[in-house]
This record gives sequence, C-alpha cells and structure tokens, in this order.
Amino acid sequence: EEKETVKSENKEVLIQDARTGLTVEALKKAILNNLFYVQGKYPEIATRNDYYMALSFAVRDRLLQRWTSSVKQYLEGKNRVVSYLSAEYLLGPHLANNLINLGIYKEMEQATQELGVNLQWLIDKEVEPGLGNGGLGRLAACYMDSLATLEVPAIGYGIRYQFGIFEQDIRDGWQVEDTDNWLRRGNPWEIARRELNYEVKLGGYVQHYMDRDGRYRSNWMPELTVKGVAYDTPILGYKVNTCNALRLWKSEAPKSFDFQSFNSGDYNHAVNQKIICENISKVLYPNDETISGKILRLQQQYFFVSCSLQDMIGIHLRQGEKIEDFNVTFAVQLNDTHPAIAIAEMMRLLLDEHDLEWVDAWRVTTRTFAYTNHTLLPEALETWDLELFGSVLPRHLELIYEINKRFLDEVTIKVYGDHQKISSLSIIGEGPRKFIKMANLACVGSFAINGVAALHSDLLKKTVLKDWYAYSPEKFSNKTNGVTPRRWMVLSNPKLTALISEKIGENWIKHLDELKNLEQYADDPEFQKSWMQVKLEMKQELAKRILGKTGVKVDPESMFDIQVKRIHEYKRQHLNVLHLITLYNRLKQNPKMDMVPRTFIFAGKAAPGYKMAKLIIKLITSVGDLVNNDPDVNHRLKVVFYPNYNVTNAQRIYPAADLSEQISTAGKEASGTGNMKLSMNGALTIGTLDGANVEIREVVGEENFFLFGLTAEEVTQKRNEGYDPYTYYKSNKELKLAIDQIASGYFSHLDDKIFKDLVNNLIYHDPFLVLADYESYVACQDKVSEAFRDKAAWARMSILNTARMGKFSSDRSIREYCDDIWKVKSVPVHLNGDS
Ligand code: OX2
Repeated sequence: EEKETVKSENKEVLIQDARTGLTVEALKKAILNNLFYVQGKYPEIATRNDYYMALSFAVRDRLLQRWTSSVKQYLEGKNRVVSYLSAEYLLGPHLANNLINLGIYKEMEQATQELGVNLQWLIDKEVEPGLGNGGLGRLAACYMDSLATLEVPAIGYGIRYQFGIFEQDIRDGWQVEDTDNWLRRGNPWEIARRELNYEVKLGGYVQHYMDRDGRYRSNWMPELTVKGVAYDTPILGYKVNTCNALRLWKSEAPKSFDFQSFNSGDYNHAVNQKIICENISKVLYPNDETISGKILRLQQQYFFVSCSLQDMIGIHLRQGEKIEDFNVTFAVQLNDTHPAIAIAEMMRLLLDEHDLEWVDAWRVTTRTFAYTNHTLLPEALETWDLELFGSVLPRHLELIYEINKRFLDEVTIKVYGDHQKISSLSIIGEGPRKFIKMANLACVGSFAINGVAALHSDLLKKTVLKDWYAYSPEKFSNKTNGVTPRRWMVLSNPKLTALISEKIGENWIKHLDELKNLEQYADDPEFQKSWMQVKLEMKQELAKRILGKTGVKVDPESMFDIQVKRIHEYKRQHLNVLHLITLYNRLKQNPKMDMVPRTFIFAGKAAPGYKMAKLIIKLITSVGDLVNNDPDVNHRLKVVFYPNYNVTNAQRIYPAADLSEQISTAGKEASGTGNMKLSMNGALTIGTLDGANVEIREVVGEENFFLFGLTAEEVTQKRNEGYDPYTYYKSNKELKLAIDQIASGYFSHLDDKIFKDLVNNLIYHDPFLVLADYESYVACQDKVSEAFRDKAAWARMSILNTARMGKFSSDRSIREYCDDIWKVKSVPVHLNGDS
C-alpha cells in the first residue's frame, strides 16, 4: 500500500490529492478535474472518449510520479541500464494493465461507478497500439513489464509507427486489410519529448581526408537528413514504484521547409522532402518472419537505431563518464537482427564523432551488444543487397568491410584453408549479387548470442549458426521465452485469478512458481467444479462475442479447440483444417455416431503479400460455411474464424480455450508464446516436439500433454531421404477424401480452381510435412476427444497445466538475462518525498 506523507507540525499527514492519491475519493476528484481541465467538458455532456481520456490522464499522473522517482534514483546511483532495441512492441491496451500494476483496479471500479460510468466500458474504448506483428513484438512487451516488475533500470527503444499492424476484416471469406489509425483520437499514454531529438543521415557519399593531426578522417555527406523525436510511454512494474520508459522515435523533417527551394519557387520539392522524412516512421511492415529487402525498411531500422545510440551516449556522457566506458553504463540487447545495424552505427559514432581509435571502438562495441535470434527459417534471415545498402548507408558499408576484413584475417589464422568456413562466417555474401548478412554482423559484434527455447538454441548451434558456435562457443546460451502473468492471467482472466488466489494467496502473480501450490487441489472435486465453472463462463462470454462478430452460434459446452497465431504454412493451420474435414466426413458417413462436440476457433492475420496464407484463411471460412449450415452435423461441429486477432482479442480468447493447437512442423517454431498463455489459462496442448512445447510438456508431465508427429530430427531425415507427400495422400483414405473434396470444390460451391495452388503444393511439395504428420495428428485428436468425455480427469489435467507453468513467467526469463548476459541488478525505487 502506497502512503504519501509529509511532515507537518511534527505530524505525519497523509496526502491524497487528485494527482497522486490512490483512494476512491482522490480518483473521483482526478477524473472530474481532467474532464474539466483537459477535455473541457462537464459530466453531462462528456462523451465516452472524454471519460476514457480523463481516466487515462488520472492514471498517467500516478505513473509519472513513479517515473520521475525512478529516473532520479537511477541517475543518482549510476546504475547499469538495460537497453532493449526492438523494431516492434506489441503492447496491447494500457489502461487496465496500469490499474492492475498500480494496484487500484477495485478503487477505480468504485470511483467510476460512483460517477455513473462503467469502468469496463471505458477500458473497451482504448485502441491498442499494434506496433508489432506477432510473437517477437509481444515478447518485447512482456519483457518490458518484467523488467519494471523486477525493478531493473531499463529503456526500451523502438519506432513510433503512425500506422501499426493492419486491421483485418473478413469479406466473402477472404482477408481484407484496413489501415490501423490508432492515433486518431490521441494517445494519453505517451509524452512527446520535443527537446529530445537527433539528426540521422541517409544516402549520399563519404569524403576521406587527413586532418591537421595527420589522422585519417571520414566525412559522410548525406543526401538527406531526418530528425527523430522521442515519444515516451511509461511502463510501470507490478506493485512496485519502478517505472521505466519505452522511448519510440518519430521521424520528421529537420526544418518544416527547405527554404532555399521554397524561396526559389520549388514548393513541391520543399514539401516532398518533408513527406519523405515523415514516411520513415509512417507504417509497420506487416511481415512476420519474412524479410522484405525494401529501402524504406532499412531506413526504418537505421533511423531508430541511430537515434537510440545517440540518446544512450548522451545519457552516458551527461553522467560525467568517459566514452570508453559506455559498455559499463549500458547493456544493449538486439531483438533479432532488425536492429543489428547498431553494431556498425556504434563504430561510426565512436570513430567519426567521438574520435576513438579502431581497437578501442571495437572493444567498447563488442562489450555492449548481445543478440537474440528468433528463427531458423531461412526466409527470415535478413540480408541486404550490397548496392542498395551502400546507397542508404555508404559509411556503414565501409565500416562493415573493415570489420569483416579484420575478422576474416583472424578467422583465416584459425581455420587456415577452409574456404567453406570463411565464406560462411563472412558478413558479406557472394553470389550473382553481393549481400550483407545481418545475422553475421550481429554475431561478430555481440558478446552473447541466444536462442529462445532449449530446442531452438540447440538447433541454432547445429544449423544456421553452426560455424559461429564452433568459432566462439562461449558466446552461446539459451534463454527460454516467457510471458507476463499480469496481462495474460490477472488482466485477461480475473475469475480464474480470484479462484486461484482464494486458495493460495496472491503471491503467485509475482512469483509464478507458487502456482504449484495448486497441485494439491487437482483431485479435489469441489475445486475441479469451480475450476470448470470459470472455464464455462469464459466460454459463454466468448460465444457471445463470436455470435456478434461472425453470426455463428456456438455451444459453450462443446470443446473449444483453438488455434490463434499468425497464419503461416509452417504453423500448419491447414493440418488443423484437414482434421476438421475428417471429423465432418465421419459424421456425414455416420450421422448417428457419438462424437464429442467441438468448436474449431481460428484467428490470425496473414501478411498481405503472402498468397498461400490468405488462401488458408479462405479455406477455413469455406469449410466453416458448409459445416456450420449442414443439418447432418447437428451442431456437433462448428467452425469460427474470429477476425482481427490482436492483443485485445487474444485476452478474450485464451481464457475460453479447452484445447491449444501448437502443431508447427518440428524444428520450425523457435519458441511460441501463445502456447504458454493458453496453458496458463488451463488449456491442454496438442502439439509437436517443437519450440517451447518441449519444455511445456516436460513441466506439465507427458500424461497432461497430447503429443504427436515427427521430431525435428525425423523431419530432417525425411527430407534428406526425399520426402514424397503423394504416397501419404494415396495411402490414407480419410486424408485422400479430404484433399479431393477441397480440390473438387466441395467447400467452394463447386469452384475447383480456387484451392488448386494449395492442394498441388500439399500433394507434390508439402514443404512443412503436413501429410506426413496427418495420421499421427488425427489419432492423437481421437485421444483428445476421448479424454474430454471424462470431465473430472480433464479438469485435473487442466488444473495441473496451470499449476506447473511457473517456469514460463517472463520474470524468470528476464532474471536469466539479467544474471547471465546483462549483469544488472535490481534498484528498488522510493517515491520522491517518501521516507
Ligand atoms: C517469433 C518466433 O516465430 C516465435 O517462435 C517466438 O516465440 C517469438 O518470435 C518470440 O521469440 N519473427 N517472429 C519470431 O521470430 C521472428 C524472426
């Protein structure tokens, strides 16, 4: 409990004012004040948005109080700071999360109620900042929450996209994209720091000369200079005073007009320059796990990295420290290779702007950065065409050549004559056109390299980063992903949270391992009943939303079989569909059969340019149209495609899941994090031995996990032997029927062309071994159905899943990063004025 006190006439006096007070009265006063002084309204004429803003500013005031205290404390103590560089942050709505972390959810509920407005109604008004694609961006958001909760001094750096991930609508069964204008009604959670801005050069050429002291110098003459302006969002930890900054950069023109052009009458040129500059932070690239190779993307990456490093150097020098000690002040984590250009930019800043010698600059750089790899998919490993790269970053191209030359000299001594190794370690790829390999740049320049699940880290060492592992094994480690229980349990599943806390207290919210205290109730029939009652209520709520959004009526008593994530061939939503069609065919052949009723729920966005992914969505909706309207099925099967999967919708879906589909081809999903959130909310998993599934199965116990499919090793072996999907298609009757139906237009009003590419891809190529895993998947699903009939046994497994998920708190992940990689410590924050 926060108490703010001042000494007055030798008495401790409690201050509960409208800006900082946490009581119902103080909150009421704050809301009314903001309504009047910020929104300019009195209650009778205030809109829902006015109330949302008034409430949010009331919460923000309380965050700012903690934020300024945190900053003050960090600076005074000269503490080592974590700097997280990420091109994406998939934050989700702030309001409810901040109420929870401040510990004033109940108080605010009462305050709003007394003012005659409903809190949930205002929470639902928030437009979430969708500044990320999927797991990678959401991980960054969970990590920011845990850093603050563990009281670690940290800054998150990224891009303030004006338009985040597109909004998805389904029309005629197809995905259509709409722009995400999230800033339309203003953003109460950010503070523009106009005074915090940096110039970033782009394009042009480099001049070389000798200065008066005989020092060789480079002078980058850019074609364009843009300005980055800082926008800060406070990130408060759970029931602590630590409030860190998420600092996102907005690009602008350095001056509003190019006056030279303007005065000489070239108005268009002047305005165009402004547009070009503003374009850099305009829109998030909607590709998950695929590189785009576009100039604008490289500009975005460089833009935010350069602003961030200039900002960090400024902070470091203002502390009175020497530039040579930069790595003592900051540990900088690269969230995949998107910010890897930081390594060359750090060198440029140290050499060209701060006059260090090469060896000193390289020493500082390689003690500063650590790199997290998030994927083994070859199509996701970033490369840049060398010529394109040089046209945007001519100075960095020179620096990369030099870094590479020095590095390869060293390599050559070690692996003399092994040209294969040398070319695999080289930052520059040779081919018809040369290219820059960003993963290699990240590896040379970092002191630590990690994967995001045990299997993934292991495969990294054996495959894509094999030669790097052989070269510097000491850099490698694993850091299994985690998710924050504050958002993914407390906020999204308040009823389950209350039930758990009733039994074991509230400590688990900060120490998730304590969930294991629930195990003792797993066999308790009363507890099982309450547990399943919460599940049912969450399913009823979701059913209502489904009806509203899609018009499909689903039965909350049926098994909610859920696959929600980006649509990607490697995640194999089509394998799920093949099972669905198989169940449908069984029912058609035997309408009287006793089948466990299932509701198949899919959600996820497809990259707008990813044809096959979009076709998979159309397949799901087409099968759904037929199945949902077939009287023979008699409501035993329902298919839902829930549109516009984002953080807000994920929060509503996870608590309602009975079955969590984690069915990627083994070796392809680096970790997955939806798998953790679903399991925490009591869903059982059907999954392959892939990513974090392996570790989830380990902790929940193999008897509480539905395993199927080839292992990563078997997948590789099968490919090497010459995998032929056609033989699987021919030899399995149910599989053949399902595929033939798709091909013949059975689900598409007899249109036999629409799914042709998908079908041909499956039976002739099948790069993700859907057909090879089909039989094992369907057999496993049959076991799932049988298990679901035994309600008590299912409840037990569900409880044990939640009880054993402690490991997958992002608090555990962050603690490991802090101890093993960043070497940073907690710094408890006291409120200013607090004793
Ligand atoms: C994702 C991975 O696909 C996913 O498996 C992982 O859980 C997540 O990152 C967080 O680590 N883009 N998105 C990812 O990797 C890349 C690249």
